[in-house]
Amino acid sequence: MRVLAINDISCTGKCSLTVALPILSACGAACDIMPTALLSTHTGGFEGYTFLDLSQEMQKIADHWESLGLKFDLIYSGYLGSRSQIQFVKDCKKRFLKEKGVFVVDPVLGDHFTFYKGFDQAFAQEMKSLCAEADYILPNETESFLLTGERNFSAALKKLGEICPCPVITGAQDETGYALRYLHENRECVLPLKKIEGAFHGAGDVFASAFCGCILNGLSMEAALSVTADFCYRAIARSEREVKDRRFGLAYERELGGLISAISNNSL
Ligand code: PXL
Repeated sequence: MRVLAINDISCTGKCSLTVALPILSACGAACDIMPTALLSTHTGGFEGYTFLDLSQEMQKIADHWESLGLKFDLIYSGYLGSRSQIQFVKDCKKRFLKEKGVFVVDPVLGDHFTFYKGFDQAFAQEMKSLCAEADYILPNETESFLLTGERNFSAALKKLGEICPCPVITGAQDETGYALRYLHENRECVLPLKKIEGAFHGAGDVFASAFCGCILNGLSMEAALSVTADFCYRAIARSEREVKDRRFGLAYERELGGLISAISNNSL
């Protein structure tokens, strides 16, 4: 199993590639990386972070890979720094995804109903066009709203389903509770989640990486979501106990053993 993770390197803060690599490797995948930018920290709550755009290097990396004949079973894209990087990811899909490979897009745009720094509506539109090429998209509730203009989850899922066959809204909170809401074979499904109050930075990236790990191991979408949700819950519960400054990401490392066991139990 060979996977390509396209995401940034935030040197501290445990998100993007620094969680994709260990989680996907733990799931048994050979994980190659296409770094989109190099930051001293992620942009969520830190001031004065450094940001090096890697767009020019990405083109060169891709050209070299083409000469090696690299192909991937799954491509997972996350944080992209510019609209031209979104076009580049589409190009990578054409060049490097195996014929029956899986393309997973986490349309990283924002949280708490606002855009992350540097993103705007034009960027969201471009991200929507990337979602249209994906097998699975994993927006959080803010991203679902930014992509569709709908706060109601059924209405949002309907619109997301017109873009991509398998949308999953992660962490959908309304008066009925907290849940994963997704379309499966055109049916709207709800997987209730236990909620731990507070904001946990990097949880979306941990979720997306584990989900890709499950799909790579042949789990069905429903099993993958259930195993991933359980892993994230345990990581968040541990973080609530152990992590004082939530900007530094989830304490997921000691929950990886449970993730691997759950994957093998579900892939029997
Ligand atoms: O976790 C999403 C994410 C990824 N990468 C960078 C970010 C964020 C969210 O703030 O700033 C650089």
